[in-house]
Amino acid sequence: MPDALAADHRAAFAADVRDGLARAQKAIPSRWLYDAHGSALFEQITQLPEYYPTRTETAILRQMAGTIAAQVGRGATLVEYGAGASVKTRILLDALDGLAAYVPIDVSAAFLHETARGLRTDYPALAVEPVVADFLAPIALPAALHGTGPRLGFFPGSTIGNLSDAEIVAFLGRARADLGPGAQFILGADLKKSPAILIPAYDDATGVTAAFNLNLLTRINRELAGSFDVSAFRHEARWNDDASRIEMHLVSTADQTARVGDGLFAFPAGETIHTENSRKFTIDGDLAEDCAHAGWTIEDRWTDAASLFAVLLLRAG
Ligand code: AVI
Repeated sequence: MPDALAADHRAAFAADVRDGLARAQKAIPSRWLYDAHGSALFEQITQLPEYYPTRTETAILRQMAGTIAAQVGRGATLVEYGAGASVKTRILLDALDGLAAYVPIDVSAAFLHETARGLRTDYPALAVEPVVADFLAPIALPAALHGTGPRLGFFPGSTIGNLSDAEIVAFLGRARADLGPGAQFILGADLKKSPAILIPAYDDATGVTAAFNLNLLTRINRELAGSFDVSAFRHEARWNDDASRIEMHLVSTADQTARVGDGLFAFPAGETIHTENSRKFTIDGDLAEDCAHAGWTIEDRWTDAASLFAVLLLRAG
């Protein structure tokens, strides 16, 4: 990351932590979970037996790739929002007919360029046009998108579940404007289910998710001159039925204080820092509503046999 950008990033992190720890319910936005170590831990989470979303979505995509390709048509431009070139991306790259271009969008320039290099080797005929950007902010998309072929957005992993309704509508609305009328969009969405399945998925037996959550405090200590005693906090995954979401919290296990830069914050025993929401959707409820508000209709949908996860095909009106 260039120095000026890194300084901006750190200032935004510091502001989010300072503001978040001053609230009645302490909270830090989940995007700060993903430093290099956090991203590696998340990769490990996706392989855990308890964490069903990744393997379930991948299986749906594998099974439906031919159908999706037929519904999209020849010569599409595929735009992926967030970290690209996963196994899931390659399923689409292999299935889509005469793909015109692949446009992965990610904040990490190093990651994107490595991804692009790998894809250009494996798909020599494919135009790979990476865009370094935060997909939650307005994005300048490359000229490839102004061609005549179909435009297809891709946002897998139920990352949409980590956003608020307002963020979902803003994100999908911008994607609708960028991709244009008639565009399609493949959206992965995790579905509402029993807490008996959800809680272990977010609090696994080997403690990888706990390490992922606690790493946020280690990151604050390192990047923001924090003084957290990480061993005096524990990970908790809670099901919030009213909001239909799993919440991750860091629970203080003792009466303690911690410094972050110049600020001093108190953490009575039992108090928590709320670090992530992971919404679980009912397709025809809140999700269809958010899509409609952003100018998309649900054209098709596919789920696994146990209805754990859904892949939606949206169409821009
Ligand atoms: C990235 N996101 C979709 C994951 C989720 O399931 O909400 C993040 C995660 N947090 C804990 N485990 C996985």
